[in-house]
Amino acid sequence: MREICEQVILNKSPEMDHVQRIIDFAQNEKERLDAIKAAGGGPVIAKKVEEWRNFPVDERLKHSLIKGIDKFIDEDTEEARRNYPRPLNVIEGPLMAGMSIVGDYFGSGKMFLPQVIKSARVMKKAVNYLTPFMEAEKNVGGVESTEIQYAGTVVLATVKGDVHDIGKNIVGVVLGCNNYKVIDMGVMQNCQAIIDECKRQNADLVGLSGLITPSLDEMVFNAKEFTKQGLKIPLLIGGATTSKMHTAVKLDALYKNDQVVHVLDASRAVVVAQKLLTEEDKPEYVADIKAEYEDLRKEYYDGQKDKNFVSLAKARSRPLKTDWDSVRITQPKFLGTKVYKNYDLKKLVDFIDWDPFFQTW
Ligand code: B12
Repeated sequence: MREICEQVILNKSPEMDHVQRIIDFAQNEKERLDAIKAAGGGPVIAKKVEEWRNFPVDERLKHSLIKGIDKFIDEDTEEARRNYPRPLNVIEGPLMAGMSIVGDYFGSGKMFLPQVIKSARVMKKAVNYLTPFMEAEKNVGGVESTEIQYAGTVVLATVKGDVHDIGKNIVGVVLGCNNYKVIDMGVMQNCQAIIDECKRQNADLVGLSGLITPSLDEMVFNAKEFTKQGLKIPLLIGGATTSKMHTAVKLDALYKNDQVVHVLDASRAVVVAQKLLTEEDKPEYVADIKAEYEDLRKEYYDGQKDKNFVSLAKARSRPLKTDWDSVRITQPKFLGTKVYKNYDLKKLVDFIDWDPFFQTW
């Protein structure tokens, strides 16, 4: 375990496969410990590795997604394709069910980012396998079309002033793998550019990402402008500093043309997009979100009421009182500047606090 951890930390392994190695190690170790627990601490009968290959095909697909295994994905996707009336049903059925579980695991800390990326790649492989069948389906009945039938067009952008894009990129990959046409505008996008792009692309959804605190205000500005300029599509909000509370209190009230939804992580984005773009599901889903945000707003404003504010004059009359006379402060050996010429740097090394160095590194 130590060797594998070191390879990850130092970004080094003979085959440069350390990410894969730590994921495999963690997975095997978890299975081993679970088996010991199940056996009441007694001896464990080794399970056949490929036992899951005997599951029904939908379960196999889910298993491959959750574990990030791409070895059997083409053959299993083909088997599922033959079981379902349409290739898209395979995406919307077992593949989406798998991604939904991945989202729950990620949200509850049972899966980590590299694993989610692996799952997204498996999903992409399955979708790639199905794409020619979906295209062929469109040409049936004499309806010639070279265009892919997307589940919807999504414009993604990190808001003005913010350079973080790792999360947004993952959302783009995951939505792309789920048959959405993704227009990724990149980082530091000003509001007008986003509005113009949504209109140009005739987008069905717009997603804003933000990870620094100022982005929260930028999103407020965006929501106001979207409303003012008549952008009538659902708005997804994501990124580490965003929250359900901020979305409920600051954005929901301002974005009047459609629903704004805070999305915790990438795989959840698919389910949210699907609900918002399916005519039958949307009203109930939006009503649930509205009710949830209303509760959050109430909680927030009730919390504000509980705070006992005093007047400025009263606050000024009660400043912090210090009593330095009663504190014993050690006098330094000397005051002022002391110059060390030709000082041995090796002696300094002991005094370096490496924490900030490693963080920066
Ligand atoms: C990597 C990183 C950077 C990289 C960014 C590289 C890049 N290409 O993105 C670099 C080094 C450039 C950077 C710069 C800065 N950073 Co920085 N950075 C981080 C760090 C460590 C990780 C962020 C990350 O990628 N997380 C992983 C991704 C996958 O998570 P995520 O973005 O949340 O995305 C997931 C969900 O939120 C969601 N999601 C995200 N976007 C969207 C969008 C939609 C539409 C949907 C549906 C979902 C969704 O799905 C994703 C996957 O599930 C965080 C700390 C942290 N642990 O979060 C700090 C952090 C965000 N950075 C921070 C700061 C302060 C900065 C700097 C200001 C530092 C500086 N003084 O210069 C600059 C910012 C400059 C700027 N103007 O933006 C602070 C922000 C604090 C704050 N509240 O303001 C943090 C929190 C670190 C800290 N604790 O201080 N940073």
